[in-house]
Amino acid sequence: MAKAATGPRAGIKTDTATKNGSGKPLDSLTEKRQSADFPDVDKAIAEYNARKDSQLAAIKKTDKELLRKMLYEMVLSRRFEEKCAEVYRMGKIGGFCHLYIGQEAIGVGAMLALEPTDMVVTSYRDHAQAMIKGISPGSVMAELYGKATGCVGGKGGSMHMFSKEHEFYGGHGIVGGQIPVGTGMAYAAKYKNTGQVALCFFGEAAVNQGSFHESLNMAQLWKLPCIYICENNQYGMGTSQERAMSIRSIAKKGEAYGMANEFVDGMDVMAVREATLRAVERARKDGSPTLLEVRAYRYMGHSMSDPGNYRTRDEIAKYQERDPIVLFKDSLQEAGVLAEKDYEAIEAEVKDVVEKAAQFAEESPLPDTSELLTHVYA
Ligand SMILES: Cc1ncc(C[n+]2csc(CCOP(=O)(O)OP(=O)(O)O)c2C)c(N)n1
Ligand SMILES: [Mg+2]
Repeated sequence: MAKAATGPRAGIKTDTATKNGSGKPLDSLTEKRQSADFPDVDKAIAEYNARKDSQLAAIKKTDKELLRKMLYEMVLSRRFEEKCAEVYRMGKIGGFCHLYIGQEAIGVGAMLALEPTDMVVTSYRDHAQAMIKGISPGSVMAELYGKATGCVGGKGGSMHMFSKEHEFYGGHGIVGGQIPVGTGMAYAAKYKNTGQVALCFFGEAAVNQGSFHESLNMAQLWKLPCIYICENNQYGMGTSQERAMSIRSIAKKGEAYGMANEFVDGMDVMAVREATLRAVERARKDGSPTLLEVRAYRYMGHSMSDPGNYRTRDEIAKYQERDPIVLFKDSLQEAGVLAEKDYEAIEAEVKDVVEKAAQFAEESPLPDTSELLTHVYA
């Protein structure tokens, strides 16, 4: 069985959590969930094994340099965010800080299926996406530190990475707020006939917002080149999806608007890439939008201040058996395109990049007081 690249974290209850944070007994739905034998994981393992041959075939027909870049970006995201957690605990980063650890295959698989001119927008869980889109690790880390050299001058912080140059339009703190923004980006691309595609990431809890439904209706009606990627990490803060959503399948919700949709294994970076390539082709051909539900699992708390009383270590460990980095590394080795020493070289390179990013952030100046009222709109 594959080993997780990151172990369970501090702050997560080690017992079987028969009580929630308030000391009250859990309701029956939560108990049902926690006594279940994680059918999702077992089903995902069976499905993954069943498509192994086609996955290896997809790997063999993909450019080797691109495969290396995909693995590099996944490892960079993981190690960069482990560093974020470390320096956050040291008090170097203030405010909210939401980590992407466990979900790397989604950002990497989807975004490396785009052209650099395509546009991306996401939620507050945005550090990895910002780097995959080309914003340097140093300027993302400096932004986290609130330093003047950060990608938005230290004024946005963790939740508001942004770069017009890299076609990365945030970093949004309002749940579901980026869905109409992404739809508008796709509208602009169509109106100006730029040939760009807009990729819009959001969590599964955002699907319960009206903005999701209004946006999908318009995008399908007006044939907008928008790819909606629901990153279903199964929790919205401390609330599991099954406690909050009447219909489990998010992909199926696309049917309500006549929109092409797919359910994708978010631990399998090649599966995410292939599904996104299909969506990109659809978008470029006639502007049709797509809804992808990509299911993964967040290993860390909702944010750095989450005590994690709503789930157990066992649950986290079970999902970590399908760690996306380990799965991809093993597949690349099985396909004969990666040697152990190649992986070690990636880890060494990433370690150096992350250390330099942290050092750059440490040594950078804070914004000047003359900047206090610039770029402030409200
Ligand atoms: C409109 C709105 N309501 C509530 C919140 C508080 N809030 C912040 S994150 C979050 C959960 C969102 O979960 P999900 O969309 O699944 O994304 P994830 O954090 O799992 O990536 C909530 C309710 C908010 N930021 N905006
Ligand atoms: Mg979620």
